[in-house]
Amino acid sequence: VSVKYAHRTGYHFQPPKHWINDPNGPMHYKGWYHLFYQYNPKGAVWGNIVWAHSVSKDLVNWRALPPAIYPTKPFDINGCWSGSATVLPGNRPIILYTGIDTKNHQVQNYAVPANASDPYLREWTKPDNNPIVDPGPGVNASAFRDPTTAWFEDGHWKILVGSRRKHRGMAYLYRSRDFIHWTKAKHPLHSAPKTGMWECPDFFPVSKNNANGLDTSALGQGVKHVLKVSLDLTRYEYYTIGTYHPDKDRYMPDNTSADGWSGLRYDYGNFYASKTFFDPVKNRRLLWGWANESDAVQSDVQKGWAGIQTIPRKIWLDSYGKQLLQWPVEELETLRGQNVHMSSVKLNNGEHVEIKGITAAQADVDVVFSFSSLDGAEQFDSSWLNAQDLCGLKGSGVPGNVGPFGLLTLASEHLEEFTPVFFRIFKADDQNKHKVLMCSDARSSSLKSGIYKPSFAGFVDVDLSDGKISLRSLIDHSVVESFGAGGKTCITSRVYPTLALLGNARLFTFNNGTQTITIETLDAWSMNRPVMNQALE
Ligand code: DQQ
Repeated sequence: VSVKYAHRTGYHFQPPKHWINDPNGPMHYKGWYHLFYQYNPKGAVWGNIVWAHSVSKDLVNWRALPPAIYPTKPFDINGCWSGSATVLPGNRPIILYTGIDTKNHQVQNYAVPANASDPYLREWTKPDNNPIVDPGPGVNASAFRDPTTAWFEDGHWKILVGSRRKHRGMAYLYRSRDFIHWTKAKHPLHSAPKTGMWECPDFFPVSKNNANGLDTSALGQGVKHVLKVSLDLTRYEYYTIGTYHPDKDRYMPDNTSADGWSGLRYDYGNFYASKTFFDPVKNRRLLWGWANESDAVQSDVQKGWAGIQTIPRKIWLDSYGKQLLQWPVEELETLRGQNVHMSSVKLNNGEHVEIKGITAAQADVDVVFSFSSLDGAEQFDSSWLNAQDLCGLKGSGVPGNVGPFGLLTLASEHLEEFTPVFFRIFKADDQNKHKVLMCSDARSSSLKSGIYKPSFAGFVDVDLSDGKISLRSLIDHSVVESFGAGGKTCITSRVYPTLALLGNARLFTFNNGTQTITIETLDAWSMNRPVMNQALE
């Protein structure tokens, strides 16, 4: 099989060909989940952007529909960029999106179903009173985009539009009584210096008490808020947890939650322009994100496709209230096939153990590791501020004490190629404190040169008093999506093996620390292929 096909994903969403980017307007309507996404119908590079459309009953099997929103009018003739759906009372969906108009200005438009009795929402109408929000005086018309899902408060619908004022990132707030006439609030909901353009803002409530999701308009005592922005300067996303003051229409991040570059991230790898929505079927909030290629643009063109959507994740507030937790939707487990189970297996220093009997190039693996003591752990140097740099310094082959231990994914037989996903545990200055590093290191992922192979990493804020830490990885040909410590730290890597392809790919666990690690339990499954691009009719 040519590499053109070998790197296509088996169960991560992608269309048959061409370029995709941001997920748009996710929602549930009349029994179907709707996924729209930025799509170039003419090629494998960004351009000619329309809203492609697929529907699913279970977030796993998808049916393809024709594009839902595409340039036809003066207010979107140069592109239909990202946006969100809101389901108005009476089960009436409405989409807000950014149109690139005849002057190449970014304006916000609305679209409504042409036929509300069609559960597939195939056709959308873009009324002639668009645009409904234009940049107005003092706003940079080429940095004004990506309207959020609206929330309702005190007789008004409210939305955010991402922007910047010089180098200051901005989330402009707009209010409307009828969803058509919008007025800009005097102050943005939030802004932060030196963060540049805020793309794809997302603003939503989370419950302080449980893992259930909340409708975007939920407010009150048991609720915190999350503001996420996508920073185009680094192509990373950051979120804060804080308090929304509806009376003032201002948002204040908590003091445990920093704005900007040193802040929290949904994913410490290749994950961008994400968006959440409330799923009323299972009372949860779900997160969709885009994982771009890391291959050379020329290879994308040769392959004829570029970009995938990550597996939708349930997202909720951790019980300490300082960060979010994420976990692949439970429906994904319906794809699990052949299983390998292990328990109480010791991994001595320098050992690697192969997990045999599954399709290692298309797999789901969930493992709990334990260690007996952290006494001998390496000392953490407080100058190590950046996890990715630290992973670059201390890769999977650099010996340690408690770790590095974890998985070698998409590995070739003799380990010419492998993408290690692993932990390394350090002792920190504070006697009882430890610092946990999680890495997904693409440097050894491919023998091919000229591709982006970063040593992605994040710290894991986890209590190690039970002597255990878990790791789940979703492996799918050219993507490894990993969830550390039950979803505290997530990392997505895009990789392009030349040997570890299809049936030649292998999966190992490993330990390169002097302390013996125990695999308490390990389950690995071959993953079946869902229906993905069949036309609905
Ligand atoms: N992608 C869209 C924009 C958005 C960017 C254009 C983020 O609306 O800001 O395709 O990836």
